[in-house]
Amino acid sequence: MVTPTPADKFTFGLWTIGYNGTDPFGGPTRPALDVVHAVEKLAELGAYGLTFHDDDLFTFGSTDAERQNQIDRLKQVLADTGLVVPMVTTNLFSPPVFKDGGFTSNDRSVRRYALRKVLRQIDLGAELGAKTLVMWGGREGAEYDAAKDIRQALERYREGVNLLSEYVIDKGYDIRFAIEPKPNEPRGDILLPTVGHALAFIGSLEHPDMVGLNPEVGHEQMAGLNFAAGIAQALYHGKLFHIDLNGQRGIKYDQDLVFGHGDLHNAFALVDLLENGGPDGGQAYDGPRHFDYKPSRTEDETGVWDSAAANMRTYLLLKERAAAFRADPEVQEALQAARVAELAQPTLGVGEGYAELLADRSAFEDFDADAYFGAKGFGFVRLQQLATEHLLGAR
Ligand code: 3MF
Ligand code: MG
Ligand code: MG
Ligand code: MG
Repeated sequence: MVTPTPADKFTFGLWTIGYNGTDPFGGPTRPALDVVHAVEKLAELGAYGLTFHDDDLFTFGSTDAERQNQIDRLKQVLADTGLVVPMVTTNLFSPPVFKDGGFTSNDRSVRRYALRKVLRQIDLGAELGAKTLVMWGGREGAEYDAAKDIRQALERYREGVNLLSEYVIDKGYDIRFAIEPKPNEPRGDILLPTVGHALAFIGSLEHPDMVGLNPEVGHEQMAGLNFAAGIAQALYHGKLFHIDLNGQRGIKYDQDLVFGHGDLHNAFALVDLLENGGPDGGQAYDGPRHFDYKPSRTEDETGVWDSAAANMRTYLLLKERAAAFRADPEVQEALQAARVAELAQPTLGVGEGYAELLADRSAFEDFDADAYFGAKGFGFVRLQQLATEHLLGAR
């Protein structure tokens, strides 16, 4: 069961396995990876698909012929291996032109150029059968408060996303947009910093149904937030369009560790939610399980592929552990004792409103709130220990 197959829908960004080790303090520690070799290796490891930024496939500033050549090479290796491209995204953060952002640069001509770059990538995505276009606005932000009018920046962001939505509608493409929140890095502060901010922004759009989220484990954790809880809320609003899985150890720079190599308890809760959190106890999310991690710069090419495999293996191990957790009669009993299912019961009875609630003496006048002192514990710690023991393979 811990051998990945395409049915598991594991996908990788070309920029993840292709990361050459460059960081703010040092240059590459590995040679560049060719896309054909990357797809062949991913197929060998049991992955389902590849995702990419335009500039991952053909370097920024490529001629049309160079661009087409890379697209053709990608198409050929996809055909040879059976891998698919379920998502594409646009690089609006590396080239110097985007130093103050793409959709929200103070420079209007940069904003127009950024929109054109995304439109071009949408066309390519549609051609390759991608269903999702991710928008990570890494440079959409500021370091200095006086430098950016946040309300106008949000208005320009909105204008941009509305335009892209209209384009997809008019072209008849089967594509939806997924916004990827991140609190900071590379900008001091990034617009739409968390899942919650992005959800509120989506509500302001002209085509909110076409726009959802691509939350990343490490990004929410960089803001000190509970990722599994954020995913639960995204699912609740019907906005989990895509997901970036990786590992992060606390509030610091964006680590992009292998999935599970950060907060393992939360990774367990996440896999349990994705796999068992549907209304019928089945899958709550059936899209790609996309890894956005970086093979550490300490690794050679063997380490790159070991780490790629590690992401998938950890996910499958957690899936197995979560299934064992759910199937354990003692866990079921502890869930019962913790009254977890009782939360699904509406607080008001059928046909009840505030008048009936006010008339119900048992709800207040005769209710014994004092009985909760020193008694009626919920047993949540016992439940967490059972989860821990399943996670450790001790049960
Ligand atoms: C940066 C990221 C991005 C996004 C990508 C869109 C370079 O922290 O997470 O990766 O995931 O741009 O998919
Ligand atoms: Mg990231
Ligand atoms: Mg990250
Ligand atoms: Mg990401």
